Amino acid sequence: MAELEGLEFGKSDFVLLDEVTMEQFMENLKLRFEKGRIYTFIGEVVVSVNPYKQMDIYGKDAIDAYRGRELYENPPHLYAVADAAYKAMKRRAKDTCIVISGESGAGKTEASKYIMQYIAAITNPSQRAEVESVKNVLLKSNCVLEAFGNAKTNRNDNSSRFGKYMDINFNFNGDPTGGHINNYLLEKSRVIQQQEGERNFHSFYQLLRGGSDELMGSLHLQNDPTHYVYTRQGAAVSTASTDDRACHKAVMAALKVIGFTQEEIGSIYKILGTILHLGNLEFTTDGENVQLASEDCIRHIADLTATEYENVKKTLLFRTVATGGGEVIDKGHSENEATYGRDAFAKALYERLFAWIVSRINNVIEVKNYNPALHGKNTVIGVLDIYGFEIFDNNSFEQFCINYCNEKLQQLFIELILRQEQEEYEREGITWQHIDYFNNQIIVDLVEQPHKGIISILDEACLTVGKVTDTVCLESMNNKLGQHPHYTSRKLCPTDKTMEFHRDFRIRHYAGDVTYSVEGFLDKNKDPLFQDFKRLMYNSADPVLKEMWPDGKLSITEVTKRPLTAATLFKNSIIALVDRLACKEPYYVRCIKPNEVKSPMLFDDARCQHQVAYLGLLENVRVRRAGFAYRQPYARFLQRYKMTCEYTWPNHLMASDREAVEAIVVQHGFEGDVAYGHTKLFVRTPRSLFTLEQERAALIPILVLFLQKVWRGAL
Ligand code: AOV
Ligand code: MG
Repeated sequence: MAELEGLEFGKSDFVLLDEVTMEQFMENLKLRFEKGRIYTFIGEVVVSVNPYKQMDIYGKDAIDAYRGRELYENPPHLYAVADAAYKAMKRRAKDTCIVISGESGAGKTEASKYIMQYIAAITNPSQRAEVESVKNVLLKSNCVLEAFGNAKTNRNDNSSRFGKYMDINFNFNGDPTGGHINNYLLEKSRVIQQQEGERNFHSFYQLLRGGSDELMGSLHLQNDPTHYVYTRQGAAVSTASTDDRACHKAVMAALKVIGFTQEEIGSIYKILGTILHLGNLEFTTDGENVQLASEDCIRHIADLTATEYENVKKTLLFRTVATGGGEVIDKGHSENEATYGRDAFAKALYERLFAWIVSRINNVIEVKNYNPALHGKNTVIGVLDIYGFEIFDNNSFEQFCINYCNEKLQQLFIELILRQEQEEYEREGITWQHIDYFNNQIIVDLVEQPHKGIISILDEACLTVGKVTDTVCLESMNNKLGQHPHYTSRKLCPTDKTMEFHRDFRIRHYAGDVTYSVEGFLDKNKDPLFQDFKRLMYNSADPVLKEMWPDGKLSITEVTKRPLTAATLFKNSIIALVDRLACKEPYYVRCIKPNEVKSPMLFDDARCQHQVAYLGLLENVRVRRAGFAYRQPYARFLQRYKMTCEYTWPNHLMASDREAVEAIVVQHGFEGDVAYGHTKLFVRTPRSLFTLEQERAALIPILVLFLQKVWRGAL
């Protein structure tokens, strides 16, 4: 029980509220935030409010205070959860995972970094070199992945634009032996387009601001993000909170530490350069044939991708098609097709670069030569940090995927928290009372159900031969889903005079209503890329680039299989992720964003209350208490409270710990408030424990005095 702070800081566990009401919950959350207490428990769950300022609570002292301690022995902290997950893994050889959730800007990525740092700090006390090197790579990989996978959005200056799940492997000593990173759907549309106020991925600005003269010269680039179409559209080339130049240095250093070769690092920057040049490529047309407005960019692209100038030019202006008669011809693009092809190529280059960087890091950290017979069971802690729920002015396919993913995680939370409680009561032979939740399975089904769900309808439209537009697809969705309680489309509303112009549908998500503009959905789902680009890259003389495009090996007549759509690929990967998490013992961090203006001072009551409601935190507290607020193994309970009972102090003479615990309970008169499980005592209300705690606290000084007297020989 984390009652080590004074009550002026509020209750450190929401389970201790006098009554579980929204008012009391919010009052406590706000009081703690204003007093600089950003973490609060709900049992083993940590609720975190983004402080939007540096806090002096993560240093070595804090790490030492939490290392190896029980959850209730210290004030709530990320370190307490990290330690609990680590202890469960080490003591009970359990695979555990830490799931960090909350909306965009709530503090998930920062939390995941502190958790990683904590795990790194408490492991490998003997400083074995190979373990240190694994830890180093795990930590440094963050810096690289953030550079290439994060960007400034209107919600967060350092927003994760990909999902990350990292498994850390441990040997029987509890030291990290390796790891594996899974990445989920990078928001690649950002490479070519950014909304007002947003930026492309950090990596571009870091290069353009921090690249040395020599590097920039070799890439034919200028040190100026406003010079490039792909980096200037959001009109926000800088962010207040990041120093691109310093980050460039840090990323370069991290790449080296991880083990990227000089050649590989060179290729990474050449790809970034290629993308920037592609963005500045313009096409003109004389009405029939499309032309390049300027050929300089082509020269640079050919140089940076180690390909032939003529081939680059041809690939951008023509595509190879197989005619019905088996003949292969070059077909010239229209201006639109050329622009489309260029953008699709730029996106694919970046996406493959990112995937390659992740796989390269995985090669370095994967567990090698692990022999369970020799080294004991290999256990895992998984850390999940994914893009949070988001609502923008304009929401597209990417937000649809991101928000679907958050629905899945919310579903998992409901499943596991309920399931775990239920299982524990069953295991211990105790009956319990069911608590009602809003179950968001209905929204998950709306999106993913085979044949009937949105993804299926999208896929069907993508597979239909002929011209199916986004609006036609929307109509099909409206017809099939019009009656669904969580789906609306303004087209269904006959009083809306402007309906002809609307191309959107709305989902009532667990975290709020989001209107999605259907424009571009089909295209992003199909995600086509002219085969010619793949062949061009496969034939590059740069081995790193070539490695990223193995599918370019196929000739035009060999390419037949239709690839899975983007939404289906994403759905499959998220279902696999959920399965992976569900078989581990979960620990949760629930992050809350206190305001929309990134202020360390402001606690926006309405915004916070909304988050508390949709995260289901109140229900979480209720389940925890419904039930029983506290449970402790008999031996541990006895250890802590035996001094409060004459029959148990200093040692009991009863047949079992359980009987001794019963003696304490009876002596204090709260028999009606407890249940006896097979191995644990369950306490229904916190009040009983308060009484015990108070009594214990009162006894300690007397006990100390007594012991001092004993030492001095006075007794
Ligand atoms: P997110 O991961 O939840 O959003 P971040 O972890 O990136 O959010 O946090 C957003 C910003 O809030 C950070 O860049 C910090 O400035 C600040 N912040 C968060 N946590 C802390 C902390 N513990 N101490 C100090 N500042 C903090 V997203 O990736 O957009 O869903 O997709
Ligand atoms: Mg993040």
